Amino acid sequence: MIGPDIAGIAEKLGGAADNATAIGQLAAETGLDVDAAYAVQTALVQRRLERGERLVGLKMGLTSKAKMAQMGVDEVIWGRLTDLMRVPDGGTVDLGAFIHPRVEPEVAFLLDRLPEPGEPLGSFADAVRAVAPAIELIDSRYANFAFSLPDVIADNTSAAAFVVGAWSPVPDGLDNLGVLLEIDGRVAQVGSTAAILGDPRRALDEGIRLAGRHGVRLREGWVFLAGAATAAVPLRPGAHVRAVVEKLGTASLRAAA
Ligand code: 0L1
Ligand code: MG
Repeated sequence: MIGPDIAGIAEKLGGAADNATAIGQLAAETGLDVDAAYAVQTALVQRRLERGERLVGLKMGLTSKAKMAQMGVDEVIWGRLTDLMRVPDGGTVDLGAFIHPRVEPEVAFLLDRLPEPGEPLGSFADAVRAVAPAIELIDSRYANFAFSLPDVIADNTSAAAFVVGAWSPVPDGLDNLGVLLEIDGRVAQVGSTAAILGDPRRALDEGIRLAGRHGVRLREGWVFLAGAATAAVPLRPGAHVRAVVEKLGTASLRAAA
C-alpha cells in the first residue's frame, strides 16, 4: 500500500509558513496517522535546516488537561525549535511573518546532562541547568486554527517563535507557581505552572520519552519549552506582551504596529 506523501505534505505546510497563508487540514485526505505526522514534522524542520537554521530545542504541546480534552487525546505532543524562531527578550516581532499568531506563557528549561537513549530521566537537577519564564508564539498553518492531532503534529505543533527571559537556578518547587500573561499592562490570563501536566518537570520526562520514540535525542544546551500555563491569546499589532512567572521573573515581546 502506498503511504501518505510525506515530502509533499511538508512542502505544503512549509509553503504556508513561508507565505503566511493558511491552508486546509491535510491528515484526513492523505491518511496521515501520528507516526507519519512526526515524519512530516521531521521533513518540515529539515527544510528549515537546509536553509541554514539550527535546531536549538524542543517544545511540548497540549500539556494542559483543557487542551487535551479539546483535542480528545490523552498524550502530549512535541515539536522542534530552531534558532530563527528565537526572539530576544523584549524584542519585536513582525506580524506579517505569521498567519494568526497567539501567545502563551510558558516555563523554559536550559538542558544539561541528559540520559542515554532508552534510559529514563534520573535527576531533574542533573538534566536542567537553569529555568526561565518564556512566551511561546504559536501560529497554526491551518485555517481557523482547526486541525486534527496528526495535522498539528505535522505542523510542528504550531511552533512559530519564542522568547526566553533571564535564566535562574532551578528553584525548589516548580509545581504551583503563579503565572500571568499581560497585554499592554493588563492581565489577560492568570494561571499556574500546575496546568503544565501537574508539574512542568513532568513535561521533560514526557519530552525525552516521546521524542525518543522517533529517534530524537534532546541535547545539552537546548531550550526546552515545557508547555503553556494558560490559554493562548491572539497577538494584535502594537501589543506589548509580558509573561510573569512567580519566583522566575518575566519575559516579554512587542508586536510591530
Ligand atoms: O504549544 C502548544 O500547546 C500548541 C500545541 C498545538 C495546539 C495549538 O496550536 O493550540
Ligand atoms: Mg506552547
